[in-house]
Amino acid sequence: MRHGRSPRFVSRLTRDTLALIMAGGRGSRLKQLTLWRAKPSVPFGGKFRIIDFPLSNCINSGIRRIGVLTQYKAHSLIVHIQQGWGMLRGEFGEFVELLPAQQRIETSWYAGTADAIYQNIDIIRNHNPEYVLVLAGDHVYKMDYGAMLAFHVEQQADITVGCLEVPFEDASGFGVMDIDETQRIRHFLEKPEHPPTLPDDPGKSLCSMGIYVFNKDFLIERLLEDADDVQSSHDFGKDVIPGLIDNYRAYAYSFRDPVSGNKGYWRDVGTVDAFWEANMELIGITPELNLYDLDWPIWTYQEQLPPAKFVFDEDGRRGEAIDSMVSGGCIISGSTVRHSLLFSSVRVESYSLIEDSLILPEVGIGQHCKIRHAIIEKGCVIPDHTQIGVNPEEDAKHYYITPKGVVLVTPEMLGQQIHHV
Ligand code: ADQ
Ligand code: ADP
Repeated sequence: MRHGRSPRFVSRLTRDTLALIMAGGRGSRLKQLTLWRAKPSVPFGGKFRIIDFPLSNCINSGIRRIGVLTQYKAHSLIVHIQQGWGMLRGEFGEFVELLPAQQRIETSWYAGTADAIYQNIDIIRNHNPEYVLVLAGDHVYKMDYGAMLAFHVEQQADITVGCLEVPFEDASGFGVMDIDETQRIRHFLEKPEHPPTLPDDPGKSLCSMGIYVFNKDFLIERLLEDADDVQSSHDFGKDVIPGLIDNYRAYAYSFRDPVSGNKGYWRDVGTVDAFWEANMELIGITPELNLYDLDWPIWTYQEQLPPAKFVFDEDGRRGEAIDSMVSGGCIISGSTVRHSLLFSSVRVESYSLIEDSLILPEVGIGQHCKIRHAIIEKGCVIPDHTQIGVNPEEDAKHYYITPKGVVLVTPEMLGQQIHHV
């Protein structure tokens, strides 16, 4: 703790903060995984959904006034939040509030991200926080927002942008910054073709995580200004942030792991390949994202499920999972699961083999199936003798195949209607 901070410095800041999580984006590069749900609602890590990460970061940071802005295909996200995030105590002024695009101000859906916040300006005014933390609901990471708020206040900033170092080759997908020695932002370029690099490392650029701390009054002024600007697409990264750098105090805050203080884990599981890789990483012995860390737990909706079970089938064949993660409610009978992640309530019948795959919740896999290098979407019923990831030409006729060769299978591709939420 720095000299001069009062003992309750950070907890006062987090208590005076309203977090608004933007969870309306489609995430179209996730292909059929976001056909029926918004990207923040995509299942991750066996029993979580992506939005559980920013929500857990808020709770663990002591920020307990949270709004979730929804738009695209919000149904499963809404159900998840209603079921799983009711643990906050209204009588202590804590809440997770759903803020669907509801044409409160304009007779349109949310345009850009700044418009999504602008359309809830009266809700910000009513809650009257000192600070507004604008978050994306799309990323998997652990972060102590309290440390970012403390930095913001100590720099006497108007706005602070959360940032991370990204390899130069990938930086043009981000907002890229150039900062001075005090971490004040000198330039901010949204998705530049030729991103500037770090002064001491030409291989890396300093990129925006798409998360911002604003002083509340400053945010409201900028949103009103942006709403009047007919040229604006009403997006934070494209319009609002680049437009305020010259005249206001904008700072960059480099995020760290909240427990170790080292360089933190952050993934944008934006493509099907990135989704497969980030989930598969978790199976390793010491993955960078530690889900077992009780110092920074990831909260979620806990379904009441029995433990996973591995049983012999009628022919005496052993059901086993090796080098894998298997969630609650799964039954593996007389078959082998290798280097795979099974989400909740997956059933695998006899004589089947699953390798290098992600099996999302409530999937049934029949007998004599072979599934390799695949993602099986929630609710699929895989008939007996199905082969996936074995013959690329056959797969290409029925399924989506990623640039890196992961086979994505959904109920629609199998000609099945799903009946669950
Ligand atoms: P993008 O990756 O383009 O850039 P964007 O599509 O603006 O991100 O989405 C940001 C967040 O807002 C996501 O969580 C998304 O789900 C949500 N969202 C998008 N449109 C929404 C809407 N209309 N209503 C509600 N929520 C919505 C941004 C920044 C970059 C930064 C990257 C980091 O503009 O500067 O580098 O995020 O990923
Ligand atoms: P999640 O697993 O994120 O809950 P689901 O795939 O179960 O997502 O479905 C998300 C929403 O889309 C639910 O309301 C579900 O009923 C609906 N849905 C999914 N597939 C179909 C379909 N083929 N036709 C109509 N609605 C669907």
